[in-house]
Amino acid sequence: MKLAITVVNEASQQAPFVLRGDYIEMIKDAAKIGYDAVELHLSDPNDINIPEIKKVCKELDISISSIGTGLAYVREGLSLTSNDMSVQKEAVNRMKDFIQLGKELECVVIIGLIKGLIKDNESYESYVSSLNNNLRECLQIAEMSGVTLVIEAVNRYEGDFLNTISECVDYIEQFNSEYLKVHIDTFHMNIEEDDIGKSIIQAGNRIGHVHIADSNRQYPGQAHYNFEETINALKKIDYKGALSAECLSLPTPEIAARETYNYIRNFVYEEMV
Ligand code: LER
Ligand code: MN
Repeated sequence: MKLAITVVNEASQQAPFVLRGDYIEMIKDAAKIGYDAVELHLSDPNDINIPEIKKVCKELDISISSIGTGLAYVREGLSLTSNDMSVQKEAVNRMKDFIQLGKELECVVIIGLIKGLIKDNESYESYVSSLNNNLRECLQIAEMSGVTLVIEAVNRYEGDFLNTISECVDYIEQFNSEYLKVHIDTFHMNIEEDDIGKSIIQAGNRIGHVHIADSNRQYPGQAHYNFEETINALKKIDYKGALSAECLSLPTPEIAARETYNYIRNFVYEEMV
């Protein structure tokens, strides 16, 4: 398991991203704390200098674990299920660009907010049909590129499709692809799962990515989420991906990043020597 931290160029205080600012400088800060990897949040792959990112990652022995795509939805309104077909097309094209970036940076690409909401669609049926068709198109490119797409189970207050891990597992099954996996997030699991450890074990090797935040979405250790149970379940299923800190940057990005690392490393790295 790798420990990763979210990085964004700019976002509101309410957005659950930790390090904020110039991507290269934030990767350096993450490496200094001891992180194994960084999760990049961006709305357009053109926002970053890929060769420079690769160079600094190599120099500092840190990797990119994942690319968060939700900013394309938040900043530009791109949705894979928009009622406007031209917006859907644009969202698919953007996902293809993200997949190309995932190939270059050898990391997973997240499908979270960019899947849109049923409530913004004409009907449940047209929502699911658009999502299925567009996901299939993205998945074809992902498979050819050797990039894994991960679809996030998001709590009911933020998303109205795929709230639980088992709903995500059932949904991805129909695509029958090694390159489509389930993405779990401790903040959402705390709201939606009956038994978190059991749900993780049932999902097993279909889990492809993990976000961590405490139950109040502050950095781990600030509230009552049971990280030991989650991390032990992930060890049981032999999860080899990243635990990426996607939490509020309170009280400051630096403190949230450092304290997440100090708290979580005890669960992740114990018994590993
Ligand atoms: C995105 O990864 C997420 O977890 C959502 O709650 C959006 O903030
Ligand atoms: Mn998340």
